[in-house]
Amino acid sequence: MKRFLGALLALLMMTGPAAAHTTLQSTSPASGAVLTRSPEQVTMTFGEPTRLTSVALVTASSERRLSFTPSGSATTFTITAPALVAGRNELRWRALSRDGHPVEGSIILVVRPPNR
Ligand SMILES: [Cu+2]
Repeated sequence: MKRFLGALLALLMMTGPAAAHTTLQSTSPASGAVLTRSPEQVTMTFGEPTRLTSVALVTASSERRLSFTPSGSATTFTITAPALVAGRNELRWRALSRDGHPVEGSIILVVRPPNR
């Protein structure tokens, strides 16, 4: 009985909210940043090794896929020359946690060119 309860507890710990999958810990520039021009790169850092599967740049007028490195499992990914547009840019990302769970989120970056 004790062994059964132990197994049950282990199962609950595996499937319950305690088995949190990875989260995006930080990005550079940080989500919510207001920039004067498109950054040379955007980096994304996860809490544990993660497989980033897609990043789409969604703006008021368009949507396109962005490439990133590395292509395999890592904690930090780099998007080089994302070519953000003036206004609101949403980087919609999808990834696979080490535990196999899909995770997703958005990074919002605003580009506001200085007045001339
Ligand atoms: Cu998970």
